[in-house]
Order: sequence, then C-alpha cells, then structure tokens
Amino acid sequence: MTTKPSGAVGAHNAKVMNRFELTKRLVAQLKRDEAVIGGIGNANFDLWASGQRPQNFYMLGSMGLAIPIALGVAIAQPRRHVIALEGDGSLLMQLGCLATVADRAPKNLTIIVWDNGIYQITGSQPTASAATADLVAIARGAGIANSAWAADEADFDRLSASALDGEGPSLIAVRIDSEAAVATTDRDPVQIRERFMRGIGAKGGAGA
Ligand SMILES: Cc1ncc(C[n+]2csc(CCOP(=O)(O)OP(=O)(O)O)c2C)c(N)n1
Repeated sequence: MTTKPSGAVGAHNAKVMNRFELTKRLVAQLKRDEAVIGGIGNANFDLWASGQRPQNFYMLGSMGLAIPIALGVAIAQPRRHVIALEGDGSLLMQLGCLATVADRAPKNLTIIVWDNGIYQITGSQPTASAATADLVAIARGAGIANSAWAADEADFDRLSASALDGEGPSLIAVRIDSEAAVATTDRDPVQIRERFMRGIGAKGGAGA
C-alpha cells in the first residue's frame, strides 16, 4: 500500500489543525518500535510531550536536520520504520534533503511537515510557505511521489497509517495553527543521543 495524495486537497484548502493533537495521534499508531526524529523546537517539544519513547530523537539547536538524520537511520536500519517531524521553516532551510531522500528512496521513511507558515519559535516571522511555496509540490518535484497534504484529522490518520504500512518514502504535509508547544524537551544532548542509540539497538550503553 502506498500513501496516495488525497485528491484535490492543496496547500490552501487543507484544514488548519493542531500539531500536538496530531503528534499524539501519530504516536498512538506506533506499534513496531518505529524511530521518530523530532526537528528543532516545537516539532520535538510536542513529540516529547506526547510520551517519551527510547526510539525518539529530539534535535536541538539546528534547523533542517530531522529529515537528514531520519534518512541516515532509515538506511542504517532498513527493517525499522523511521519518521521525521519537521517544521516548514526548517525544511525550507534544507530543501536539498528532499532530492536526496527521493534519490536514495528508503521504503521505510515517512516525513511529516508541520506547516504553520511561520518561524514560530523565533517570533513568528512568515515563511515562504505562507504565500508562495507549496511544500507538497516541491516534494513531488524532488521525486517523492507519495506526497500529500492532509485534508483533516481523519485524512492525517489515514495517510500516516498508510505510510507506516506501505512503501515509502512518503511525505505528509499538515497545515497547523500557531498554538505554543505544551512543554519543552529536557536540553541534555548527550542523554538524548545515548537513549536513542540504545533505543534503536545501535549501542550497548554509555561508552560502548
Ligand atoms: C541554522 C539555524 N538558523 C536559525 C536558527 C534560529 N531558529 C531556531 S528555530 C527557528 C524557526 C523554526 O521554524 P519552523 O521550523 O517553521 O518551526 P516553528 O518554530 O514554526 O515550529 C529559527 C529561525 C537556528 N536554530 N539554526
């Protein structure tokens, strides 16, 4: 099964949803120790607040790295499904990664883009996706054919379930509101890395 585009839904007629609600819906679907890479700021804050899992990695400090990190994990562990959660501003800073994902085409990779049309965490300056740039069109142009806007919450559930079960790479873009994240991730990069490495069985323990 593949992630089919949901028809006529585009960047500007998709429902505006809530990132925390949808992050919780996504995490509730995870049953097979899927790895989840949360991008800088709100993407990983809401992942943290949705229930900490050893297979979660929380990117701190650098924009645009959730997808490249997820790509690396997906290539290294092809039997594990890997999900990247990234903000629109962060993806716009690192668009080249979409072409690399399409080129390597890992079947086990799903990208979810939270598009609020702003760089929310640094003062809500507008991003290009607020007006001109359609991130699904960009992803398809980069070669990720299974790219779609989520029309509403039920469509998000359907697209994410299909992506988790099917052949990727897939990209789901979601228009979201500008609600602040409900919590912030503990800023301990060494612990985040160690937990994640153990969580995906890549390391026996600290110093191993
Ligand atoms: C390379 C880099 N440039 C700028 C920043 C400052 N910065 C941190 S988060 C952020 C905005 C992120 O926007 P987006 O990914 O859309 O997420 P949102 O805040 O809207 O949830 C900016 C500009 C940074 N951390 N790294």
